[in-house]
Amino acid sequence: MKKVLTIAGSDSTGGAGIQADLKTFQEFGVFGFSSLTSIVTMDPSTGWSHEVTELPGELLQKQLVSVFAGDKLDALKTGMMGNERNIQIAREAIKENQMAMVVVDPVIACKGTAQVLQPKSVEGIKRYLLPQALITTPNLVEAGILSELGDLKDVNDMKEAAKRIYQLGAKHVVIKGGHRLNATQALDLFYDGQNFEVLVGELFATEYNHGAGCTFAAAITAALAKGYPVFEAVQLAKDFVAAAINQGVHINPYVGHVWHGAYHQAQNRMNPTTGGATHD
Ligand code: PXL
Repeated sequence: MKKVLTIAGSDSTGGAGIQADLKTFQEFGVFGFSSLTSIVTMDPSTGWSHEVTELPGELLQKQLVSVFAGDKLDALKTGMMGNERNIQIAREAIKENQMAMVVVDPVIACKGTAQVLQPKSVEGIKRYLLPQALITTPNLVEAGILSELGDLKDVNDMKEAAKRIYQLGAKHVVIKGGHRLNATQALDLFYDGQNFEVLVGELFATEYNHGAGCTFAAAITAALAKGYPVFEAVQLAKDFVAAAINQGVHINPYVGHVWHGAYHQAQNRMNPTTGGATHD
């Protein structure tokens, strides 16, 4: 059994954060571990404003000791980190445990809002996490911030940003154009330090994208653990997220959640009418 860790924040509504990661890991058939850095709560009385409660570094440290006490893990991803101390603690765990399959989702700007959630994390991500990353998965806004290029308007801007982010130490970069890019298709840009690949997908006319970024990075992490090469892992993750967006679920009136089980139609599992459990 492949073993995969997420070091990230909690999204109590189940769309993003560790909830997205663990659900995605399960869909990929890998064993999921988690170490929480922060807890995000959303307030319906203010139109769904986000509040991030950071967890103390000692608590992250203790979780990581628990996680790494056993067999070697195959891959890990980082998501929302809360603060620079947590970033440094995560980096130490990555180095001490000689983790090579590291996916850094540089959570700075939350999907669906222009609201920058984690400005304090920017320098720490650049200094401590990107040099450890086998691949990093910024969205358009995050890529603009990390590369210091600001607004990225087209694929050429994304290429320049990818080069700069690569120079910060990540061995591969995939920038998610998503709904923010002014394009008729869902364009992502992949860069391995030598060549660019533009991944083209269908752009769904839907608001159901809460959790898409976390799910994408989690899917890459699980696919790497399973043995897919980096580019193939990204392609598979893109298909997995496309299904999750296309079959989003209505959870509340504020944001549309992706459905992490869409790729395998997980909602049909264990139905009493079809016999429930299928194992013997
Ligand atoms: O999608 C960014 C994100 C990451 N992690 C957590 C979140 C969010 C957005 O809400 O809550 C925990």
